[in-house]
Amino acid sequence: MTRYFPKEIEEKWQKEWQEQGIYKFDLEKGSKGKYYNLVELPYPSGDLHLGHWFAFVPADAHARYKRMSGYRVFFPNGFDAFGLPAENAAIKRGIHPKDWTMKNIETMTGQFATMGTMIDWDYSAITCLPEYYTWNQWIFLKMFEKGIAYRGKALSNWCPVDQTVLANEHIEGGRCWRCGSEVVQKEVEQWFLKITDYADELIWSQPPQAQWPRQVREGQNNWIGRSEGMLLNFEIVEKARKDNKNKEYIQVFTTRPDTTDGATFLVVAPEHKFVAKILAKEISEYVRKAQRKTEMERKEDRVKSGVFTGKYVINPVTGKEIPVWVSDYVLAGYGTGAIMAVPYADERDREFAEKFKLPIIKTSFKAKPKGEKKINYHLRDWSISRQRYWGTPVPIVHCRRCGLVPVPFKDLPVELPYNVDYTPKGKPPLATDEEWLKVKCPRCGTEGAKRDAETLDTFFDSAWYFYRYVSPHFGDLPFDKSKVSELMPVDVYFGGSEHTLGHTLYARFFTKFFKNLGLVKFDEFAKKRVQHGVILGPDGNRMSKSRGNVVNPDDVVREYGADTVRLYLCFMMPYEATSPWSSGAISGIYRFLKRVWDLGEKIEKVDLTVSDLTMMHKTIKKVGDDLNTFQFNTAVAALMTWLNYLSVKKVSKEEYETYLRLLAPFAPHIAEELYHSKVLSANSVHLENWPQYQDKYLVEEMLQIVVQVNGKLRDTIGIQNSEVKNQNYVQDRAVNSERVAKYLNGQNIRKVIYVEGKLINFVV
Ligand code: ANZ
Ligand code: ZN
Repeated sequence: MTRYFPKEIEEKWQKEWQEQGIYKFDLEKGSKGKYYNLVELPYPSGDLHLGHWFAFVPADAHARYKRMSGYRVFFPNGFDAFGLPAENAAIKRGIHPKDWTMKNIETMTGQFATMGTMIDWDYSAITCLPEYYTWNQWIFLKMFEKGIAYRGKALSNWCPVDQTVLANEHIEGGRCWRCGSEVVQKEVEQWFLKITDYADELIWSQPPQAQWPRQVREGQNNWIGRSEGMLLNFEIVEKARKDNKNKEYIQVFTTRPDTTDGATFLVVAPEHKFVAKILAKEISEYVRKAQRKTEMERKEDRVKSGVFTGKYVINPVTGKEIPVWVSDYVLAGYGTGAIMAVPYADERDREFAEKFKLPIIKTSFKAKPKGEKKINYHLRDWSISRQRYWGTPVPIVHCRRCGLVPVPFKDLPVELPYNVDYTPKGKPPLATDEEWLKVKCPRCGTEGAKRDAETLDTFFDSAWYFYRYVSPHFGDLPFDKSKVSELMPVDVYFGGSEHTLGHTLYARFFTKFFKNLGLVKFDEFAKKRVQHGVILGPDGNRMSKSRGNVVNPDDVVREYGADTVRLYLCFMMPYEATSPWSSGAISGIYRFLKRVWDLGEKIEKVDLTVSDLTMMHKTIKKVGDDLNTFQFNTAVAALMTWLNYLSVKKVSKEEYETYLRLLAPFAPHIAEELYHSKVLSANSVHLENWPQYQDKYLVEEMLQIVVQVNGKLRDTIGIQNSEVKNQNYVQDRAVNSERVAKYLNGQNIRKVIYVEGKLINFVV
C-alpha cells in the first residue's frame, strides 16, 4: 500500500480539477435553485494569511456541500485592490502602488490555489483596474445627479500621518485604524454621500427580512440611532429689553419633554453660535481646548468640564430663569447642539450639576411644553474623499464659471495617471500632476478648469463588488441586470465582525440606492450573514509580526498538506469563536487523515448490521445538518466518531464510499484520490450527490448504565438518550431491576450517587 503523501496528491488534483473545469459555474446544472456563496473580498497585502484561510475554507466546505446537495453554487472571488497600505508600502520601498498590488494579487492567487477551493475565478473583480473603477465613477455620478453625493465642509477626523480624513468607524480608541497615530479634528472640505437620506430604510425591521446575526442588526440600528423627540425654545433673558419684540431663543433637542419642569440649566456645545456671540476670554480658551478632542473622547469623558456664559434663559414650563453653560459633553453636530439639563433625570446632567453646584430639582414627568416634533439620527453622512493617490479619481471638474461639473458618462473612466509623485505633501498627490489636472470644462469649454484631485474611499469600491462578480466584463452598466436578478441576493455572506458598522452598512445603502435607480428589485443584498471568529497565535495573543507569533499557512501546508489545514480550521473551534492555534491539535488531524488513508485496506464484502446502518445514517444526517448550519467543528467530530467505529470492523464498500463523500467538502484532495484509487470511480467525488439518510435508521440511541449497590456491580440497564438527565427516572428503573431489588431487599437507601449516563450507586 502507498503512503499518504499529501503534497503529491494535492498538486495533482488541483491541476486536474483546473483542466477538467469541474468548478466552472453553470446556472443550468443542478436540480435545485441557485446559491450565491460569498466571502468578503481580500485585500491584496501580498500574503495569504491564516485569517484568509479561516474565512475561506469553512465557506468552501459549505459551498461544496450545497453543490453536492444539488444547488447551482456560485462562488466567486476578487481583490479589494485600492487603498492606503499599497501607497504606504510603495512610499517605503519605492515600488509603484500598481506594480506592488498586481504582484501581490499574482502571489495570492497562487496561494489560493493551494487551498483547494471550488472558487470559479472566471467571475472576479480587481477594484484598482479601470474596468472596475469606471463603474465606481458611474455610480458616483448617478449619486451626484440625485443629490446623494455632495460637497460640504465638516469638522473631520484627520490623520496627520496618512494625511487623510477618517470616518468615525475607522478610529479605534482615538487612533487611526491603519497607522495607529492620534487623530485630530480639522475643518475640511470634502465629498460626502448622504447615507442619512436612507437612515430609516437602513434600520432593520422587526422581524428582520433577512437572516443576519442579532448583534449585527442591533449594532447597525444603534449606530443609525433613530431618536424621536422635540425641539423646545428657551427665551434668552435680556435685561435691557422692555418690549416683546426681538426676542431671541436657544433651541434644544430633547427626547424627554416631560422632564422640562426639572430643567435647571441649559448647556450649549462649545461650537454653538450662541457662544461665538458672547465670547469672553475664559470661554474662548475653553472652546479651543474642546476642539482638540475627538467626538468619541467627548462622549466618553468621565470628568465633566465647562464654563458659565453669564447668560440666562427662561424655562418655558416653570417660567424660571436658568443659567446657560458651555460644555463639550454636548456635541455640536447632534440635534441643535444645545440641551436642557435635567440633573434629576439624566445621569450626565447630574454629574455636571454636582460638579458645578447647580440645582437639582424633582421633575413631575408631566410637563407638556409647546414645541415641534423632531426625529434625529446619530448616523452621519459618509465622508468619501481621500486626499491620497491610490484610489478611484472623483469624476468631477471644477470650473470657475460653472462650479462643479460632472465628467460626461461617455468620457469615463477618468483614468488614474501612473506617473505621479504620491509622497505626502499636504495636498492630494493628483493635484501635483498639472498635465492630468488641467482640462477644458466639459460644460462651457473654458480652458483652465481643474479635475477633482481626490480619490474615493475604498469602502466605496467594496460596497457593490458582489454585483460586479456576476457579470465582470459587462460594459453597459455596473452589472448585467438580468444576471443579477438570476443570482442575487447573495445567499450567504461570510466575513468578519469588524465590518458591522462600516462595510456591510455601506453595502446595504448602495443596494437601496440601486433599487431607487431601478437596477435591482430587492431590499437587501444578502439573505444571510455569517461571521467568523479570530485565530490567535499559539501564545493566546493576537497574531502579529512584532510578537513573532504568526503562523504562516504556507509552512503548515508544506508540512502536513492543505487537507490537514482545512480540516483543522473547521475542527479547531466553533466558526464564530476566538481561540489560539495549536500545533499539537494539527498533528492529531494529520494522524486522522492517515487513518482515513489506510481505511481502504479494510474494504470487504460484508453485510451491514443494524448498528452499522444506524451509525452511517446518523453520520450522514449530522454532517449534512452541521454543514448547512455552519457548525463545522461538530461535523468533523462526527466524521471522527464514525472512523473510530469503522476502524474496529470490516468496512463495506457502501460505508467507504459514503465516508469519502462526507469527507469531500472538508478534505477535497484526499477524498478525491481515494475515490478514484479505492472506490475505482471514474467520476470526481465532487460531482457526486450528497448521500441520503433514511429516517428508519435514526432510532434513538440507548445508553448502558451501570447499577451498583454499595459499590458492587449488580446490573446494567439500557436508558434512552433523552432520559439520562432525569435522575428520578433512572433511579426508578434501577430499583425495579430484579437483580438489583434482590440486593436492596427492602433496606433503607441512605444515599444515591448518580454519574449522569454512566453509573448509579445505592448506599444501604
Ligand atoms: C432632557 C433629558 C432628560 C434628556 C432625560 C434625556 C434624559 P438621543 O436618544 O441620543 O437622541 N442631547 C440632545 N442633544 C445633544 C447633544 N448635541 N449632545 C449631547 N447630548 C444631547 O438623546 C437625546 C437626549 O440627549 C436629549 O434629551 C438631550 O437630553 C441629550 F431624563 O433632554 B435630553
Ligand atoms: Zn465651465
